[in-house]
Amino acid sequence: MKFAEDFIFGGATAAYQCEGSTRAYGKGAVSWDEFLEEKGRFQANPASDFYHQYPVDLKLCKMFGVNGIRISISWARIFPDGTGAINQQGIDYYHDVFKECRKNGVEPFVTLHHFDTPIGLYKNGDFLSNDTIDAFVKYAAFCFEEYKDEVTYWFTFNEIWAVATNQYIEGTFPYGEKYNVTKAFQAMHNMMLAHAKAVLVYKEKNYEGKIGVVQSLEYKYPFNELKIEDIQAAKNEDVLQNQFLLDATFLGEYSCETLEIANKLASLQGGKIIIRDEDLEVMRKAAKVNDYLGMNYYQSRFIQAYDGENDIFHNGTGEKGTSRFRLQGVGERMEKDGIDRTDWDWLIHPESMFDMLLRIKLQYPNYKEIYITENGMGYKDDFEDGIIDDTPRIDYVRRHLYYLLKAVESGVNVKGYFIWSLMDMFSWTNGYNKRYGLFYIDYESQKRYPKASAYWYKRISQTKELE
Ligand code: BGP
Repeated sequence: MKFAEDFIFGGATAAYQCEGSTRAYGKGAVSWDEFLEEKGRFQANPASDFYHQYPVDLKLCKMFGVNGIRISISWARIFPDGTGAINQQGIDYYHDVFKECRKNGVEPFVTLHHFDTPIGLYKNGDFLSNDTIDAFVKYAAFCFEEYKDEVTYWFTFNEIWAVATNQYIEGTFPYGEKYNVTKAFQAMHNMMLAHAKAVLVYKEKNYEGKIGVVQSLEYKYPFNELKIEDIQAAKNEDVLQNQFLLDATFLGEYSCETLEIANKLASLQGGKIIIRDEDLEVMRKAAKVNDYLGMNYYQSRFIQAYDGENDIFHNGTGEKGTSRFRLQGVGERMEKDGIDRTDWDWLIHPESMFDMLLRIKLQYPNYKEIYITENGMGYKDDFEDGIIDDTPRIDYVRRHLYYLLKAVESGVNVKGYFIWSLMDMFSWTNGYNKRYGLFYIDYESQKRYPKASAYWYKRISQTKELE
């Protein structure tokens, strides 16, 4: 099994997590600034200082066979208030970054929204408000035109599910609200509408590049596959995280099964999801012209039925075994014998990535192309005199790439893989002890050090063969 010659061996980043300079060079405030300040655990400055260090990072890409980079544009650098006046310094900055990408032979894959809504729009309801949808489409249109000569590959949003669940169910993203399944569904629908509108703008202007959306998917298995209640619980979670968004992406509407389960879950709390016919009209058109799916894939879940009190605890410290996720009427996430976990309790289950890829091919045969836009392992790397031996990360990535190749062999059109992350950076709910990078960052000096995984990744990228 070999990778295709044009396969992208990428590295992923996100503006807020790596740039630093969060309130400098004309950038407006975003939802996270105040939220992190109030929590007082950690903040995103200087993070990996990508704002200044990008020439170093792109040179490392070139040296280590990384031929694609996921970058997100910070909306508030372009429109400090989310809409209205522009910030020329921010606009020029991304021109410079994209030029540097070209100089190093690294293809930029650019996301417009990676969790960082400008604060004014956030305070006005974020994507639960139509104003944010309109402002997003204007911002997207501006970027398409501004960067049309430099960017070929666009993504509208990163991980619509993560935004919705962390804002409204798990409470780990701003606003920090918990257990509100209805708001989560509504935010997902509204973001998919914003995505669809942006896709149509892009296509109407006949730009030469491609556009899609990044979804975070997790295969949901019943904990006991012989128990009808567990099968139903797994289906609930699947609709909540996967099927609602996959339907919206590829069908531009929701199947009867999806709607039935989504409405049932919302009604448990007396809520109602509002989906207007005119939304679906736009979404159906966009689904037809959507060029690819970005799939972020880290883990699977084993779900059992649960009717007790809501009880979610996020392990944001790396203290293994402390996570809990029990959502009344939806399900409870279980550990599974024989499946190892990271220190943050993420199940290491690479064959489930194969199952998800195959499922997309079968359930949504119009999907066109898939990029694995994120996959990687959070790990407490040891730094010993410049040597970083991250064998468990190599093992994690190797096993996922193996199942990726198997999926390709089974006819799934996977065009590339982006390791999360290119270099170590800020982690939204975990801070800095959860490292993912191919390159270790000493946050004091901002020096970069290639980990063992970087040398390994380079060999795979050069030989196109999995060792
Ligand atoms: C994804 C996000 C990334 C990144 C990654 C790892 O959900 O798109 O931005 O953070 O997960 O997650 P974490 O940092 O929580 O471990």
